[in-house]
Amino acid sequence: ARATVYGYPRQGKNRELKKAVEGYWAGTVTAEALRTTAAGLRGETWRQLAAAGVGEVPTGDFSYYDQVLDTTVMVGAIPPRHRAAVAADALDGYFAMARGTQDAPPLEMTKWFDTNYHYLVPELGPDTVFTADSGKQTAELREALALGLTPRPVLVGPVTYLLLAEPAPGVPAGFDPLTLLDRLLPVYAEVLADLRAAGAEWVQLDEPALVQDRTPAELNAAARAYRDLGALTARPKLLVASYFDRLGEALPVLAKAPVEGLAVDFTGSAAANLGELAAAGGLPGKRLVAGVVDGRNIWVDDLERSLGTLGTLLGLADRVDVAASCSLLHVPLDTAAERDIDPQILRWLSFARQKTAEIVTLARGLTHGTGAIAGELAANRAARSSRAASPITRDPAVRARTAAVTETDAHRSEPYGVRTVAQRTRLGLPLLPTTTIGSFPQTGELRTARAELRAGRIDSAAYEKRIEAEIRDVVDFQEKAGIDVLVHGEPERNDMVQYFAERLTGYLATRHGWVQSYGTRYVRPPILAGDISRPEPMTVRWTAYAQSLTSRPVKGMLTGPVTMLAWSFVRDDQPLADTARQVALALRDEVHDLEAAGSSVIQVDEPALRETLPLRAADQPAYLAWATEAFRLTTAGVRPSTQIHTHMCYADFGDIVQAIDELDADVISLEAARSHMRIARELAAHGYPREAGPGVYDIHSPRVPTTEEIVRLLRAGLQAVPAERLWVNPDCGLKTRGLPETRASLRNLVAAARTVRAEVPGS
Ligand code: THG
Ligand code: ZN
Repeated sequence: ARATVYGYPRQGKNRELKKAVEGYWAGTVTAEALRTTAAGLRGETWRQLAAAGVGEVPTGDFSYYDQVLDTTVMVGAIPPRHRAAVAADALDGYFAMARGTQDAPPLEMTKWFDTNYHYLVPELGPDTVFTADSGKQTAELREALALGLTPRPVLVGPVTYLLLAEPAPGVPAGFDPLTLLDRLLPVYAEVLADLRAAGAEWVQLDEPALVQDRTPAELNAAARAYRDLGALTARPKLLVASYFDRLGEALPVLAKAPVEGLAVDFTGSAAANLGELAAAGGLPGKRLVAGVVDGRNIWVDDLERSLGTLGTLLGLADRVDVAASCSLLHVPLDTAAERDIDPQILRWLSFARQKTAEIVTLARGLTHGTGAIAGELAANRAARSSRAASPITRDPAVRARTAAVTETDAHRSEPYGVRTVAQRTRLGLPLLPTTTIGSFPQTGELRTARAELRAGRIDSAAYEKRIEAEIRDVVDFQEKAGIDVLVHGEPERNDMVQYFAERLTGYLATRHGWVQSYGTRYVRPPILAGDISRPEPMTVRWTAYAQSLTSRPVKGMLTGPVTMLAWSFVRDDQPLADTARQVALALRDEVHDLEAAGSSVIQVDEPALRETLPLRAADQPAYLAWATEAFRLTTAGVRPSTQIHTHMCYADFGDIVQAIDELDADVISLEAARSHMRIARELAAHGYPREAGPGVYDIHSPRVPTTEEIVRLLRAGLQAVPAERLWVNPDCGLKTRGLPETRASLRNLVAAARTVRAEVPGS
């Protein structure tokens, strides 16, 4: 058995790639210097993998921005609006597709399956012509060969590529990109031939889309694709890689395909692949790459358990290799960089570099027997039992409290009909009330102040004075602009998950645990390590300060329990539902403290509710049940006159409207401007009974929307939501925007609300 890896973090130890790419955009780094940095990072990764004992190293998984965009370039599916830029300069054209230009908007971005990574959505239509461009793939292959390594190029597979695509602008929504398969396969054939000619023995084709529920037509397309590619003569051996869930109906399809290897995930909900693979008769004559180490979480593997799984698999294929469940792109690089985490705890954790070592150990154990890895097994057992026995993982008070939760705790004391009357009386808001989502632009001074506080150059009193000054400015602006429900602007927060994680017991934060979110943007997911409790209020001081400055209501602002889980690394030693409940109870205390301090409006954001939806429909109801319960447990204990808001963004919510309804929030704000209020129509079609604020301006662009444009969107909103239940707000928080454009946009938003209010009969 050999150890192998499907893909690796590409940013470098100190996020060198981010700095080089952003420097290139800013004009301070030349294209030549960017290429040199990138090649250096690739070489370092490969050498490290080879030195660790990995047989084949992945190539072509590297990307300046996104591997799906790289595939779009590889198959020549450049949108017409970007063709001139790509023809003029390939690198600038590539970034134009990713980021847009003055006159050509970028490709849309969306979540890669149920991860927090975003890819750029291919735009295809009946007129799409594919042409092969294998340049990037062959160049990286040659780089690795030149270093004396055995490269295995990694490509997004043709079926997944088409299943992730959307109809191009102007193409009817009913267009199915999968109808382009016959046109796409010859292009893949050409790329495979080029890679073979350049010296690739194996090529990996990633097909994670096959772990989702697929129609018979889609499964047929997959069968046809691999029958055709398998039948090629000038080609490398093909390893079709699946990950993120069980293959289900796609398993027999791939098992029968004339390809030489299959990579299968055996972790978490994909563990069912073990039984299903055996039931399908295994993979006689094929290479099985077994994803036994969790590639999406950061806990040390249970090596003995993995060896057991691998042992079972030995009889099911011609050859069994060992891997992580998926690319290591979704975990940070190296635990060794974490100097602030207690070494006793650090040994519970495994980032990309440690996972690589685990995979190599497992491959050695499988080949030479457990005696050959006795030292590693002992250390692994010790780390795991230290974690299991740690007081951090079991707090009796938290356990007693979660066990005592009753059905009543998760339900408001009065139905919405009663609450809305109490809230109207208490808040005295106009029709079509205006508000924002929570954050205001984070000025350079704020980031500097945070850095100075961390470095000890200013004390916390000085830091807090700066935060208060910022809150005064934000409140003052909102009052003058005529906004009805104010926010304090969140100047004290960095990331909306990290801020709370740093204040909850049981959570660990990392210093260097960067994971790519999109392009050059990264997040540092905190780690849910133990039982969760809240030693003291986390936000009340700032919200109460803002409220002391104004007679208008100031919203309390919290991140909801589902999003706290979705954007963290979660515990693997108890059900997610239990962790969610602990986080919900800690947040519930914060909600109650805000209410006691005078907050009449409290918002609990759940932008990640949709993205964590399990990939298989059969698993979705159970998830939605605990997720909505956790939200209600956070919010349901308040008085009827206290108004609960929630906010969602980053996804299409059309398919979870029922779950949104079950949150029982009084008001929901949603991203909607770019889709022209589609979600408002979907809510209306569902008969959504409460208040809603479909966003009326897109905060992802610095453009200031005109009053007229916002008026038009509000009128469209009124077609779906009656005036008594319609709110006026932007799409999302404003923290990534500049101050002048934000102020101008909000003034136009208030003007538009006033115009439309005057049009409502009886107002
Ligand atoms: N927080 C977390 N996850 C998220 C988001 C978030 N996932 C979805 C979405 N929002 C992703 N969006 C972003 C937007 C900006 C940045 C990262 C993800 C970003 N990152 C800084 C960077 O890379 O320079 C670093 C930020 C920091 O210092 O913490 O700008 O909001 N968890
Ligand atoms: Zn948002």
